[in-house]
Amino acid sequence: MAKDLRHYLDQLTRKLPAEYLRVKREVDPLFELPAVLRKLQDGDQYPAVMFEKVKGSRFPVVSNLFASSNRLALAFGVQVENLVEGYMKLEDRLVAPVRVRNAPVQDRVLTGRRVDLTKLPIVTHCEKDAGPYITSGVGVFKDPDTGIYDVGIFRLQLKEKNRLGVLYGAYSKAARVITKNEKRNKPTEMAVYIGHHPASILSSQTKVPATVDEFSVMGGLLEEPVETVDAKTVDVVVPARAEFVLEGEILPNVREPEGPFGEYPWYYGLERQSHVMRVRAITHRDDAIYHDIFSGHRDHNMCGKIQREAVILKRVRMSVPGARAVCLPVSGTCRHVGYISMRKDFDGQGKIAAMAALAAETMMKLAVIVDDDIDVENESEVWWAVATRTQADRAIFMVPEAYVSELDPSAYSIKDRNRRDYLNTKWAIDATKPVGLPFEERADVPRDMWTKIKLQDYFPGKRRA
Ligand SMILES: Cc1cc2nc3c(=O)[nH]c(=O)nc-3n(C[C@H](O)[C@H](O)[C@H](O)COP(=O)(O)O)c2cc1C
Ligand SMILES: [Mn+2]
Repeated sequence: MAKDLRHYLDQLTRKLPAEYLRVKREVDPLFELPAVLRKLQDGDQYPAVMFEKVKGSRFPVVSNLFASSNRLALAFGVQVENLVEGYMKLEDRLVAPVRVRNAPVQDRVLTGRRVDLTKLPIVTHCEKDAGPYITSGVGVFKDPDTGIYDVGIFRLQLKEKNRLGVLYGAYSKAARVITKNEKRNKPTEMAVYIGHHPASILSSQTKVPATVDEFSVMGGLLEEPVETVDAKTVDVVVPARAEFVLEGEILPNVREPEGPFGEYPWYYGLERQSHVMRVRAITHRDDAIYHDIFSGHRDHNMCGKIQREAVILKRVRMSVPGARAVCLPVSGTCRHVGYISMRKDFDGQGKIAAMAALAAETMMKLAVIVDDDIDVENESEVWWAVATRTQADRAIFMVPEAYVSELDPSAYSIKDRNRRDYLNTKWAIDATKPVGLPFEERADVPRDMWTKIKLQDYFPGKRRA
């Protein structure tokens, strides 16, 4: 069976039933749907949720798919303990796509006056969002010179039945394609797909050079070739097993107000002048499922977590072979803060790891480097190392005026530190112990004593303690 969203939801039902809930009563996509997820978050619960009936639309909505490591591990078919290393192996394996004729996503083809985006259950998430936003739409772009495909998630604001506002970060490869076409005063024909196997959606967050076809990266992550089909009205191919495809064009040299929108740092991205997509066709499965990402919340943050951790680990290992593990915690938005553990072979090497990490992930503001006895997934351990192994004036260094992100609310301008822009001061804490000096031992119960304890022998009444 080829992999798609349904295939994944079946697996989720069988393998992680406690992480997949259903809501049968009708919910309003204006705030009520995300309010259910927000209420779950208040109880520290992050299940995927299928909303079967959504007001104003005939399509069900699945949201919060990416908000747990177990579900990401299931998406990539790896053990959760081995998530980053397992993912890295798949990412390096390119599998070329195959063209098919029969595409479920083209069960229904709506063009001309039948194009009506308001019939989709597009969710409004945060209080001050400028309107409903498609948050899981994967843009498909073709370089006009090389024909190489690029995919990326770009937020889409619903403006009219056939018109969307889209934000393309200047750094994105999609923006490069659009700019190339704009210089020739040409529109960019493209498509957006919504709903597919999570490995397909998440492949949009890999950081590979523009010379690599991203449908091949997607195939590696899916462990099978992506089935693609020619779009009906534009000159690109699209994944045949998606739930919806929006075909259209980015209008050249047109910018319109877009935003504000609740973004990954849990603050609003401000209103700005953004690109406009005119939609020529909507195609979808007969019984399509709409996929929403709960933006400005854990679901959004964790979308880019594993892919970024993989890039950092690969790059730090080039400089420090003993680099062991990386964690971009949700508390640091899965972007701004990173914990890296390493085997330290000589003094000064912790600083090298920090510099490599800060350069590998441009959005990282703070790198915390710890020894390899620390579990980077356990924030208490990381901060215990900082608390007990550092002298601040030796452990910390700072790099002012480095690129971080325009969405970071504390970012500043090169002209004026008090003005908002995209620069920030990167810093690092090297919390590794010295190698050339003696350092105290951790106080603990003898390891082979506690690891061989079976709690049932001591608490026979309790099944799991
Ligand atoms: C949920 C989600 C929403 C995103 N929204 C945007 C966006 O609106 N604009 C943007 O430039 N990047 C956005 N990103 C990040 C891009 O998808 C990511 O940087 C991607 O790798 C860019 O693709 P490209 O450089 O290959 O074109 C988003 C990521 C996620 C996970
Ligand atoms: Mn891409």
